[in-house]
Amino acid sequence: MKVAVISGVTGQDGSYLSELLLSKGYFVIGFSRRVSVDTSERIKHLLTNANFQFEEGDICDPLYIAELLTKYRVEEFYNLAAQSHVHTSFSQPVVTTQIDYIGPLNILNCIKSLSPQTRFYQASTSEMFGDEYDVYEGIEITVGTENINCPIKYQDEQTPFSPQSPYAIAKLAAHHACRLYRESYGLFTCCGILFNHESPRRGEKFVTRKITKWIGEFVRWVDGKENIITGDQDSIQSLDPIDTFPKLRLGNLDAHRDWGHAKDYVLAMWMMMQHDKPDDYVVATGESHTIREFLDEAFYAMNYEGDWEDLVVIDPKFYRPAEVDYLNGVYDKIETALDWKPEYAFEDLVAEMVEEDL
Ligand code: NAP
Ligand code: F7E
Repeated sequence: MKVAVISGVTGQDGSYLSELLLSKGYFVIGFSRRVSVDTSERIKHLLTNANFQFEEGDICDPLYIAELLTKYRVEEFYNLAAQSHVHTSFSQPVVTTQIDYIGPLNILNCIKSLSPQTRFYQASTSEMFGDEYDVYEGIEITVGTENINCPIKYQDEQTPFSPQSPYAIAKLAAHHACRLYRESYGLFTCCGILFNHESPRRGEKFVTRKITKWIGEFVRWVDGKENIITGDQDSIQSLDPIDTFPKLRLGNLDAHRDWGHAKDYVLAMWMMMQHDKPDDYVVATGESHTIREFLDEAFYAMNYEGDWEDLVVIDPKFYRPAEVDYLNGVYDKIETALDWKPEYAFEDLVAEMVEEDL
């Protein structure tokens, strides 16, 4: 039985990857750091599975990682643990660097010294591209009597990196460390440069889930006229007036994101680890939408007949000191090498998230 370790197992991707590996016959050891409240909601259904072992552990603790690698013959190590919220990384840059760079470096060192046959997956990110993109000639459109070429912006494995947040800088350092350990010590390390991926299990502070969760609570309030207050502390302050439902408070609605489904993306992680050669791959859908377009789609999915702009307040608090304006990934490399492509369409992803939150 193959043994796989997943760090950050209580997160969105950790839960889907655990399900995937268990379905493929692995023994899965999943760990997350100790917290004072129960955060095992996403993996609760797996806790009774005899092939699933949940532990408390921290990727920054060399002793914990060393013990894990000596106690078990670990074939695959998926490092999904992170302080993964980009906005938070501006206010907590040191802790973000500690977890997102020193953490993976610690695991790489332990693998090198104690278990060099262990294959290592690092959760890299499209945030590393920051404000860089390439351009290819897009489609021709006719405006009046004129034919205009609309160039299309994109990122792929050749696009230079230009990180725009402490999160992205830490992730880029870890990305380079993986390459270095692969080239210098012959370790099997691969990095998935994953673009945004979402699901009903997405953390509630990321924009997509923040929107769909708000919709769920709003509909409950409209249906039952329940006097509920959303769990989001930021919205509590927005009661205006006190007896109406708090509006959805958001930041920059004009940024473009390439949103895929987490289920598709954990499959890509596993496929990279099965290949005979370790490599880095962009994982994306090749479709980019603004936050406004996500809102259009989400309010359409809930059958809202009014104008969502009446329900949304723009709050400068949710703007970042630096923004990544445009992400649109080209996934040709992984499609050619590993025959991976996304299965979920954007509209289906949004509909699934809205439906779950309703
Ligand atoms: P997530 O939901 O935030 O999960 C991260 C997990 O890591 C949580 O369970 C967290 O536990 C745990 N963790 C944090 N610090 C830890 C530490 N020091 N030691 C052990 N565990 C720790 O993130 P996700 O969306 O599943 O993403 C998975 C990975 O992919 C992350 O590395 C993220 O940066 C990266 N990524 C995500 C996306 C995306 O769009 N989802 C795109 C590209 C890359 P707590 O709950 O206690 O914090
Ligand atoms: O923001 C804008 C915000 O926090 C998306 C992480 O998984 O993907 C994720 O990072 C966009 C940004 O995700 C709000 O300014 C507007 O332009 O959902 P997000 P992210 O920053 O793209 C990458 C690939 C990762 O690697 C990360 O780990 O939405 N936005 N208003 C808002 N964002 C939030 N969170 N909250 C708002 O109210």
